[in-house]
Amino acid sequence: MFELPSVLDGPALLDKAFGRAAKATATGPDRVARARNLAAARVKVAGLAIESTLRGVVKGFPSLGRLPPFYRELVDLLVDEGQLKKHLGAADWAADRSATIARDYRRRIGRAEGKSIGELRQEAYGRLSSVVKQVAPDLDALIQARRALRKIPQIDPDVPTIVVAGYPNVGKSSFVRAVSTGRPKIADYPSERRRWRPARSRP
Ligand SMILES: Nc1nc2c(ncn2[C@@H]2O[C@H](COP(=O)(O)OP(=O)(O)OP(=O)(O)O)[C@@H](O)[C@H]2O)c(=O)[nH]1
Ligand SMILES: [Mg+2]
Repeated sequence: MFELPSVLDGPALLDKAFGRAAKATATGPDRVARARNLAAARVKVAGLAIESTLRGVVKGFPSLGRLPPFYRELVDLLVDEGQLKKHLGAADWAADRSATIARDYRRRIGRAEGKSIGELRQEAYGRLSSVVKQVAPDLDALIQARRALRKIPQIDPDVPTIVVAGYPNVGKSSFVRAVSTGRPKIADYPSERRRWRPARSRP
């Protein structure tokens, strides 16, 4: 039912960000300027990758308050709305922090000389990593929530719905075949798809 964007976990997000940053290039009038520009470009790319990825995650989740009541109740069975909000809030916070850290360090790198350029770049990477690590449990929870929400069937709540329920092998599938275009499998033995009976109690 829900088309949710895939969510990267903490380590995967850092791999993506630093992987992109490693490919950054820079030019400059002299060696120091080039080193500065390269360090600043890497910090910018890494920060932006983390920020935009996390913003995409937050945007991609449905706003539960606006769902039709039917879905709202269904979603409520699968994910705790308060918890979901907390995890999305954490992702949003991490996006803000990453943007601030990247901005801050680019400014500092712009004034740096010699080996402090590389040190500042490393420090920025360290801070970005620590922000992502802090929200890694939230990202894991969002991955779980996404998995649960994707399983929700697509139902138009405005269309009348008939439920055919009954004991195993009583003719439910036969009935549905007779009165609709649905083609469920009819078997002269109880359907194998029932999972609720523990295997142990089978004769
Ligand atoms: N005698 C008789 N047999 C029927 C009738 N309806 C269905 N059957 C037979 O009962 C068996 C089970 O029919 P299904 O439609 O597969 O039953 P079901 O309720 O869907 O079964 P599960 O999906 O396994 O729970 C099949 O062999 C059908 O041919 C009926 O009205 N009379
Ligand atoms: Mg059946």
